[in-house]
Amino acid sequence: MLVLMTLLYLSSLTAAKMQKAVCVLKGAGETTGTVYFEQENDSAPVKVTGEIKGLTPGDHGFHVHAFGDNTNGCISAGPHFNPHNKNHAGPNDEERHVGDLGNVIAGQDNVAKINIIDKMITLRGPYSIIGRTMVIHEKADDLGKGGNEESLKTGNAGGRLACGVIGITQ
Ligand SMILES: [Cu+2]
Ligand SMILES: [Zn+2]
Repeated sequence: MLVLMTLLYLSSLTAAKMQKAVCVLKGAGETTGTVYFEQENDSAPVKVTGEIKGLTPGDHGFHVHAFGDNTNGCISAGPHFNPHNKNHAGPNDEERHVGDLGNVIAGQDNVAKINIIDKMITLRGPYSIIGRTMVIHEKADDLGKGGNEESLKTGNAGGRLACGVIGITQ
């Protein structure tokens, strides 16, 4: 009985390891945003929520880039986070960059509300996105379907409007 109770207690401890992160996006222009990340346990998908303001209405590419380096602005964040050496694609494709979160959609009020559940990004372990950079782009991400070489690297999403390093929060 004691053994069983100990096991139940230990499993509840591992199950309750909620991990949270936050990212404040800023750039050279008026685009700003705050993005929150939550992961219930080691194998759970990551819930991404938040809001980005100052966008033209429509789709804007939204990715995790490799480096948490903003020394020369958003360009220092490097390419899309791609630890498994895949082509660029959309969030629902099996083969994609880990950082490929697709597009967020801004309304006529120039605000994009973010509500994404993603199974590939993680807030834990060697492929964690913590310490890397979230970037919001000028244009729509074609999700690797653009029919040119750039589409398989960046989705032709254009310039980097704003970005921020993803950090641990409570
Ligand atoms: Cu990007
Ligand atoms: Zn990509």
